[in-house]
Amino acid sequence: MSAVKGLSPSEKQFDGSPLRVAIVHARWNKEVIDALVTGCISTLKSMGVKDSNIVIQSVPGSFELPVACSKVIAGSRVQAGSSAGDLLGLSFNASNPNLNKPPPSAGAPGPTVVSMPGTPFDAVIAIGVLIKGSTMHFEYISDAVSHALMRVQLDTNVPVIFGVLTALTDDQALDRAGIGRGFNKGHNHGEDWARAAVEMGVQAKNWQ
Ligand code: DLZ
Repeated sequence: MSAVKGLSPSEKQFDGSPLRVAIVHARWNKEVIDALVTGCISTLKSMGVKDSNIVIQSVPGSFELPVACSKVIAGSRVQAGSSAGDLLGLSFNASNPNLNKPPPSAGAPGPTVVSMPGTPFDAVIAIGVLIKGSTMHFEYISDAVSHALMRVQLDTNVPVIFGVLTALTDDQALDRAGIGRGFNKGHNHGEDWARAAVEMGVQAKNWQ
């Protein structure tokens, strides 16, 4: 039986080579996050996005994703040479160890540490993993983050890809990162988010 769910391929080919993409990821549930970020980076690169045009920023948890995405977009729009190019209070330059660093399991070679204030991002991918616990935390954070990420993309006109897994169990999260514990390892949704980012980044250039 063919699959009903999932992202169907576009009829168009999208070339990521002119694009600059930021991945902003949370660090909660790191094993799953690392797999998603790794899948996302390798698909971005397979679609032509250059290492030097992939910028990675981490934040503590998913709740921090919207403000980080907003700041990353604002920082990239600051004119080159301006001292206002700070990102989350961190200096927005190549010497900052917190910028552009792939997760340890991302494998080499990772994106290079190059940051170019003044070159706007064509798309931002927000990656988080929320796993339901015994309190209402999950519901509040999921709801707030999804609405806030939508607001960031509408306010900034930069596509923000919703890479937040809202899993009811650990196994659901592992399966959706392609590292499931069963015979079928599942599917890495980070790859889909990369495809969405390239498509939206290319399309958004034409809409401006
Ligand atoms: C507090 C919390 C909890 C309980 N669960 C998660 C989670 O499953 N995934 C995630 O990304 N973050 C979680 N957090 C942390 C919050 O997102 C946030 O970092 C803190 O509440 C601080 O604002």
